[in-house]
Amino acid sequence: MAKKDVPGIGEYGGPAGGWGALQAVAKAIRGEMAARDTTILLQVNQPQGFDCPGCAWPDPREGSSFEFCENGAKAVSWEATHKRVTPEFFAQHTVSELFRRDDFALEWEGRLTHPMKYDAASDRYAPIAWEQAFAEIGAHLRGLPDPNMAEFYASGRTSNEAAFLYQLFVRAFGTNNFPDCSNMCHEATSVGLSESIGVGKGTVTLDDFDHCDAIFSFGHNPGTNHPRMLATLREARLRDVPIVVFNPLKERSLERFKSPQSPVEMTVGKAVSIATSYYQVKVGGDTAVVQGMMKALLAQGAVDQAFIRDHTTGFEALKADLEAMSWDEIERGAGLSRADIEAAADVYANAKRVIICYGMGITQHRHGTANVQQLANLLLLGGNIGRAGAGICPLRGHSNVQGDRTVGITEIPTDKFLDSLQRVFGFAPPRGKGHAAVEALEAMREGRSRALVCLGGNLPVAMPDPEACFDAMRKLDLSVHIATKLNRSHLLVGAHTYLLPCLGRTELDVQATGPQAVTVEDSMSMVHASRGSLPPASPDLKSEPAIVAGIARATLRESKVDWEGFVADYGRIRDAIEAVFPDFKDYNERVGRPRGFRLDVPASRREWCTKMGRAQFIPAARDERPLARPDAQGVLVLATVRSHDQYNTTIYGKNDRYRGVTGRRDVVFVNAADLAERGLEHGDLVDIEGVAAHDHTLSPRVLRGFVAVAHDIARGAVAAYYPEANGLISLANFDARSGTPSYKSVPVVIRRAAGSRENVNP
Ligand SMILES: Nc1nc2c(c(=O)[nH]1)N[C@H]1C(S)=C(S)[C@@H](COP(=O)(O)OP(=O)(O)OC[C@H]3O[C@@H](n4cnc5c(=O)[nH]c(N)nc54)[C@H](O)[C@@H]3O)O[C@H]1N2
Ligand SMILES: Nc1nc2c(c(=O)[nH]1)N[C@H]1C(S)=C(S)[C@@H](COP(=O)(O)OP(=O)(O)OC[C@H]3O[C@@H](n4cnc5c(=O)[nH]c(N)nc54)[C@H](O)[C@@H]3O)O[C@H]1N2
Ligand SMILES: [Mo]
Repeated sequence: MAKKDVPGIGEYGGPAGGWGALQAVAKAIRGEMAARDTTILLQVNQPQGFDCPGCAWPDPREGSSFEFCENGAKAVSWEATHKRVTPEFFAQHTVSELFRRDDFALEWEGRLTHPMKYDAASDRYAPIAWEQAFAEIGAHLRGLPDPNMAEFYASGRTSNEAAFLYQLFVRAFGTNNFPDCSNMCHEATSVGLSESIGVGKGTVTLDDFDHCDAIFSFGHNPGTNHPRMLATLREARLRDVPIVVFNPLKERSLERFKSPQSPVEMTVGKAVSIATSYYQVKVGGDTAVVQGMMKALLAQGAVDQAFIRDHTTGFEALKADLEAMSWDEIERGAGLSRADIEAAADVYANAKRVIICYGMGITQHRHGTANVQQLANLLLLGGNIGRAGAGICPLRGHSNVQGDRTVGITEIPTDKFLDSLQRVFGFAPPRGKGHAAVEALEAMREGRSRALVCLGGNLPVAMPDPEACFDAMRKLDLSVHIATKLNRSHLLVGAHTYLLPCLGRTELDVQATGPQAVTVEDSMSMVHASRGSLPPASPDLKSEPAIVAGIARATLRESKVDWEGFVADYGRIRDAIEAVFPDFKDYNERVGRPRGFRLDVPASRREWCTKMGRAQFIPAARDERPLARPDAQGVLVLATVRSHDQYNTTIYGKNDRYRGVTGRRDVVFVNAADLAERGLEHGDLVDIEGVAAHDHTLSPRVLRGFVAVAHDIARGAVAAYYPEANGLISLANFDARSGTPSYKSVPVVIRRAAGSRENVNP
């Protein structure tokens, strides 16, 4: 049956990549970078250039002179834009008026140029001198009755140098309250893999992809979020490596890809098919899938006995647990048939070296940690960790989110690290557990925390339940935002609010000893330098390390740390990082090499830093098995996802090319059979109502007037864009083990929009 016409909704017939990708690059540059030096795009991810602020996929090993992708180009041109948000702009608009705009409209105005302070009388931001801002912020922080009443957020674009100074300042100030974007992202990986294999990071390098003979992909959308990964998957397919995909949505980039870097493919060649099997698992069904695969492997005896004996613990318990599970239970939990799950297990059994890649489709669930640990179990069964061509590959989010963690942005620091910090800097850091993101927002809501400093990001907009988070922001005595562009967080003003504009990755950073480089760590633990080259967006910008040091100086008046010396020469910050973390041995020397160096990942060489000194099989607890929901009330499970034209809360445009959406974001993707069951049709206007997670009683969360789009998505699953759909998510809906919000398992009901006509195109 032909679908009816709905404005802005169509089908995308082509492969991922191809000419569409090149056209989008050209458009991004034209729109944002008029009269600016566009040759900077040639410096992206090059040894003497800067790290792409897009994703954390590693740089290529040897010289490609063209190492950016469509979405990297959008990220770069968005930062390198010619547009400016000046003090005159703020004089013309009240904060209340600006708050009514969406994040797209706000960031579109361009780069912040001058430090600003909120003035309640005029409801406007007004300019303030840097030193004055630092002094006032320092006085407010010193005035708090307890340092634990302040929260220090970090988003993952921050360099190692800025992040290290930030944690040094905050710990010297006296708290471990470090909510960060990891808490919303790969926390389930940090917690889950640490228990399973003794390190909360991936174990593979790019070289492993050259040697693997099967790849399993769970819950990530590389065509949009890690486009350079498609080059790696394509190479694997050209070697005939099977790629088995589990994803409730058919994502085009996982089906087929045309490499914009291959002249033949672009002109006469065919696209390369990516998935050799594509299983539309139900949302939240991955634990069941992997349990089924493991059950099948055990039945076949297809496990690596020697590895299990020499390297692991917990095998018998896992085996007993899987034997006790029925296939009926597994099929219902996964939304897939036993035959499909066994076929996937056969691909695993027939491969000598297996890599598993995964993203937010695994971590952002009520049982995100259990999901991650089932993937680790599956790899351990076949001895697929710690040898060439095999391992686990979490796709990190922000370009330096992994590095920020490595250099100390964490609310649960180890004693070893704190001892080391104490030895190097001679103060006693706080030992108590600090707040992660959900806890920080709760503390702010309840008035237990009175101050918030944000090193980048858009915290209350990225979190679930915007109403609760916005309210928490407005109650603060002090909020400080270090940012490149204006977003709604900055407009949720408290009693004293400061907006401090900083340099971005693309810009030249000159300090007292000359131009500086910063360093970042990618998804594969490679650390390398990044040097911007564009003139700063305004002469009044400061670098992130300089701003952090400025606040630190003004807050900690007795501090013996040479903050100014650190800012004058970032090499000294790296020396301090090396002194605190021995893994950074010869940091300055090694990071000077063209592609940097790899940090040690003990599990990659089969050293297991777990309590038992062995890798651990960890079965999912009974209540961590998402059994089929009783569907009596017609409850569907909503996954919130990114469109092709966005970077988290930064919206570049309203198209989602590969999913066929143009010019709008008010859509919900639904399986046609689920629509029909509700008496709905493609194109109908619907209301989406959140359902409380436990008892399925209706809560007041509702999104009105979204367009229902019949889409190739698993039965029982629906998808909508983040952050628009965040209002449907309760702050109480998170993974108890890691605190990660369940952005991808939101129970909802969908019904015809109240008072709507039949559809948007009557
Ligand atoms: N251009 C661009 N690049 C980005 C970002 C961006 O916003 N834009 N964000 C960055 C950040 S911070 C991050 S964390 C990463 C995010 O990168 P991804 O992890 O790719 O992020 P999502 O768009 O959230 O999509 C996750 C995928 O999971 C699938 N999924 C949903 N629920 C389930 C499930 O239950 N099981 C399975 N198997 N799959 C499921 C969805 O269909 C979707 O394909 O990308 C980073 N890179
Ligand atoms: N519903 C739902 N919610 C989600 C997710 C989801 O999948 N679904 N994903 C979650 C995930 S994985 C993440 S990581 C979070 C993201 O949460 P955040 O990291 O807090 O959010 P971003 O949107 O990446 O932050 C964008 C802002 O960062 C600032 N910025 C950009 N570049 C720089 C820079 O170089 N320096 C500084 N100081 N500031 C800069 C700009 O002001 C910009 O407005 O969102 C989470 N929220
Ligand atoms: Mo993320």
